[in-house]
Amino acid sequence: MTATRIVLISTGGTVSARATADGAVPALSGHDLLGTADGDRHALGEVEVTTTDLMAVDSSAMSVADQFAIAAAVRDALADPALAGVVVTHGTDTMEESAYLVDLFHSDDRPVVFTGAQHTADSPTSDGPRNIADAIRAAATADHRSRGVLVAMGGRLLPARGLFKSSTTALEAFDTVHDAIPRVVLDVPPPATGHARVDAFGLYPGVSPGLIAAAMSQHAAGIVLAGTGSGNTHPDITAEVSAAVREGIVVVVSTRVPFGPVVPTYGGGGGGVDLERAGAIVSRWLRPPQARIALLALLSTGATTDEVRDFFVRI
Ligand code: DAS
Repeated sequence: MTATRIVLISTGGTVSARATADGAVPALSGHDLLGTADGDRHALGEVEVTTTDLMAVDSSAMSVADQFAIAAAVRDALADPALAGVVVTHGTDTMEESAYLVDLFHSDDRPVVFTGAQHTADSPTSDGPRNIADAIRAAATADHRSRGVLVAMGGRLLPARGLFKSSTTALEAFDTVHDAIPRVVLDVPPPATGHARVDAFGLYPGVSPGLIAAAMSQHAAGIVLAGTGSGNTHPDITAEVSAAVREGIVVVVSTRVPFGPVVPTYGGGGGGVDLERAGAIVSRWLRPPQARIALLALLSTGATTDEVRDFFVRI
């Protein structure tokens, strides 16, 4: 029987780190990571894994170019029609962003499964080996075709769309804001350069309206707001949103609240409906990290404001 072939792309993170590393000891390579998962792979049957080391960084230190490079590396691997799927090992701090970025450019129906760990590779309670084995199993299984990018952590297999890190320490590190977010794929390859700048920040009583002007001074083409409640803010921010939209900046409003839809409501001049009237686009389900990734991918591939609005209406 021909072995099922997958590729494992390693990008760093706790899963490949050693707590004892004093900086002199490099992170584990993808090949070494695979070796740690051998004990858990016994039930995987005939799965042939080829590894490639893309980068070895803490995922909070990644650049936007790093994240697009991961999307490009996944597409390059899937150029081999005989491949069954791809696993990406990645830090958990920004896995929700990188996995969703890859999902937005994943125009293939084969499984792409991200995984990581909450404990380091040399920890006696390392969770990486089991997560890697689960990810390999999912990537090698036809059942998970056409589901888009998935994340395997702590015994769960969740869609990247709508995912957010919900625990700093639990092995089940992720949760899903909504399990029926439609999968929308951009029909262009991920650009290697010329990425738009998209900034995001949270709103709260007393927030400085100058934050929007500051993002514009950094040449942000897009701004994502983590509103309060169902997507609300202070009237002074609403006024700044109007000014930014008039300057051609695309503003998307999400919420800091972990669950529930973002629905424009009447507020004291700062309600969601006021932000919409000011020209902000409502991200009904995606929370700020993933709303920002969507806006980043759209603006980096030349989407107009109307096309951005259409995207957020669809999801
Ligand atoms: N090391 C951090 C990161 O790379 C945390 C982790 O991997 O869990 O995101």
